[in-house]
Amino acid sequence: MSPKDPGPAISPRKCHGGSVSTPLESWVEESARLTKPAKIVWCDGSQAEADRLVDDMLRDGTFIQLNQKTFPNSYLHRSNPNDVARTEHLTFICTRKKEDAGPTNNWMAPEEAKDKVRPLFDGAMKGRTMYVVPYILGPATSPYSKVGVEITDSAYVVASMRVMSRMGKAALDRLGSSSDFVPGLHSLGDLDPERRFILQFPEEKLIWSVGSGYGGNALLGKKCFALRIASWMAREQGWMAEHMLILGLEDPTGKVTYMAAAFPSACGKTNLAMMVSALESQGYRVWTVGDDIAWMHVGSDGMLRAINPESGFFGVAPGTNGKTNPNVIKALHHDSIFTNVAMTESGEPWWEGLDGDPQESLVNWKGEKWTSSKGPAAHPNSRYTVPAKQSPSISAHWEDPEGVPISAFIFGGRRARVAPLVYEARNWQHGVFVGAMMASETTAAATGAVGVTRRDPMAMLPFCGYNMADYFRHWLDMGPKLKHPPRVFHVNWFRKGPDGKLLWPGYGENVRVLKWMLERIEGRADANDTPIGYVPTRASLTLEGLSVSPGTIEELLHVDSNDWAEELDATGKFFEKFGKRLPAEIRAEHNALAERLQRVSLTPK
Ligand code: OXD
Ligand code: MN
Repeated sequence: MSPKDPGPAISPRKCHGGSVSTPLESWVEESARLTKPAKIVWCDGSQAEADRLVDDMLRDGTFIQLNQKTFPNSYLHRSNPNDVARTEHLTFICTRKKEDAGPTNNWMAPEEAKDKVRPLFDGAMKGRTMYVVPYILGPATSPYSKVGVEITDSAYVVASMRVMSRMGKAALDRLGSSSDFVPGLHSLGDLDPERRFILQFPEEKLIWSVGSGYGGNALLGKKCFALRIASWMAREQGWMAEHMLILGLEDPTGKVTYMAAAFPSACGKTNLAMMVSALESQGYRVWTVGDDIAWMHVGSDGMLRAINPESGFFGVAPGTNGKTNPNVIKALHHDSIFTNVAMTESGEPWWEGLDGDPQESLVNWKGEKWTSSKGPAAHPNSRYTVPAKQSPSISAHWEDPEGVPISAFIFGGRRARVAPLVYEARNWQHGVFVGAMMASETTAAATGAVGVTRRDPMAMLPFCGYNMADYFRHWLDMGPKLKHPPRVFHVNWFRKGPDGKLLWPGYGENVRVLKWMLERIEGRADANDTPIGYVPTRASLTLEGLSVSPGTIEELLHVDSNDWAEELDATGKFFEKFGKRLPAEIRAEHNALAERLQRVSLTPK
């Protein structure tokens, strides 16, 4: 099925006999005519193919071999220094009507976008190989999974897609001669940000990406399809595509409760999903279903059922170590790809926060001998790419075709102030409002300033493929379709004290917060009814064995009316952007919160 060298660039793959092309073959042919590659390779996802790709990449320097004793089958890739993060300002939603993309997305009209970007694809693959990469998002046998095909001239993208999705023959088998796939055309172009565009055409379910070889810009199954295009499909078809991890919390009886959590990029989704629980001796364990994206449908049991469309983790390396994420450290010791990390003298990957101080003998992420004057040895957004099945924490149910039932949604951001450690929304509608008013400090996952607070509803600001007001509407409409809608919580692991230090230890200790949520779901945990929602009483949290002072816990749980009044102003301004399109329920929740805060401030102390 996959000829090693399929010959002249413009010949489609003829495997159906006769001369009638399938929709896929026609699109490949059309793309080849535009990009003019030297040859076309149809990827089958086999080990032999992967080995060939690795050999090619070692030969041309795209891959650098790591220490094969301690990191067998693992490689380092250094991307172009101007291509190290998602570029949100170069990412466009191309809908016929501007209002359908909404005020939070960059927009171009589809024909204008194509006219502008087609010349960048014209001849872009001259002298290069065009890889045709068919992939399935979701378990191969799930009715909820979908097929995409990425055309790319980057072997690194092919190798990464093999980890991140079910790539190759299985996808072609699922597709057959159908037109039901999302085409994504990708070329490295010349890697100049002036000629970099990441275009989503949700109405025709098409992706074009040129000028970047980095992660979410180039692995088109990830953000472009599994979130931007899929969120549009999900609204059309009555399901949800969310920037959420999926985890299972096992209790001492062995019962597992599944939760999905939305945090912005580089705010600890992978670490939470793969957590080694600090309460393991009490019988609480965390199992991983996914670390970044959840596709959720109304199941026949009336529960929201979640699948992970991906099959690997593309995680942020800096700060990852045996304490913050021991499971991933174990997972990534073989068959892993590292991007923009540093390398030790013995050929092992290294990043800030892994262990010890950087050594003078390191080679930094740019391939230079590291010295302290050169800044961090690993790029702050350096990544590991590792198959999900390699994690000791992987759930036995992570590939269940019908998905796992979600009992809780968790929203969270990086907030030095304002948001308490955890609170629970009053009901579904209030929960949607809590998600809609989410904010977080920006991180290195995208280009631009780091540490600036921005509104990031449901952690979907860079990923929602349509008008966010309509997205809130869709969320509001989903709750009543469920017999048991998930309970909605908000967390903040990042609150700081007056000395600027984090108040909460985080990582494995976060299980204490998950346990409180579980007990809320089961009707066993106490809470104070505050203007923002239900905040745990101190006694309802399991704090034994934790060296955090009672005063600090008070601070973590404190709801400051002045801070929240400011927050209300900021969210009000953000919601104004949506004009009349903002659902009345969101406005009503905003007013209700204002009234509750007002009442508290009038109550004599
Ligand atoms: C990611 C991101 O890579 O959100 O997952 O940036
Ligand atoms: Mn992400």
